[in-house]
Amino acid sequence: MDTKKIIVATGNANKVIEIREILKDMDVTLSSLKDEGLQDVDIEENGKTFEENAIIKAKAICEMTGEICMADDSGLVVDALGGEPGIYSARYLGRDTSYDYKNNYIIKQLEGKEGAERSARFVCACACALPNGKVLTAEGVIEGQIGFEQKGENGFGYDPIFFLPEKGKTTAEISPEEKNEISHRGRAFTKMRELLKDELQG
Ligand code: ITT
Repeated sequence: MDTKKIIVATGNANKVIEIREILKDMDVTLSSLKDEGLQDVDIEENGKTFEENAIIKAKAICEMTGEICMADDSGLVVDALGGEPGIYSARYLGRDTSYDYKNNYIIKQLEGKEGAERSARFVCACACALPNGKVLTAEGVIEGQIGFEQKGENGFGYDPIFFLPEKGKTTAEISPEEKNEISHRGRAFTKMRELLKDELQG
């Protein structure tokens, strides 16, 4: 039997790297939007939740290609900022603004706050759209705090300010393998792997 193809419907190359690693044991061929020549497709993410936006992205690419498509909508939720940047994480302070600037801005907003007052989480909603119209969803969360300074070179985006108190490190200071084991994305896509296995077998 041919190995099934799944398109990972994201334009974010860092997400593709992490998702490939998380799903490496699955007997499927993962293809990115770039592999499909669809990297310039612009999908309006006008949902009100991570899950809604993940479904919008997965369905759009599934309808366009007729293939099974997985999408990730994720972001950083900072309690002291009323949940910002949340679903606007990629667009926060402007899509083209550097993460060095965005991260320093968030640190500045939390000046004077200590410990639990700095609580934050990364959330990832994963949606998988099937050509038969069915959509599977899974969510993963990792709890942490906003660090007092940027630290670490690994990962991407807000990783240098996402501090894990139990490790004494940010998610930019741990290895990619360690991040995938505990991260929002690792959790969401591991759940999705099981849902999809059941779906494809059943
Ligand atoms: P696609 O929509 O094409 O998937 P995107 O980067 O625009 O790419 P999102 O709309 O889901 O994706 O925005 C997610 C943003 O949240 C991402 O750009 C980062 O700023 C942040 N983010 C998500 N997961 C992260 C992680 O593991 N580490 C650091 N920052 C993360």
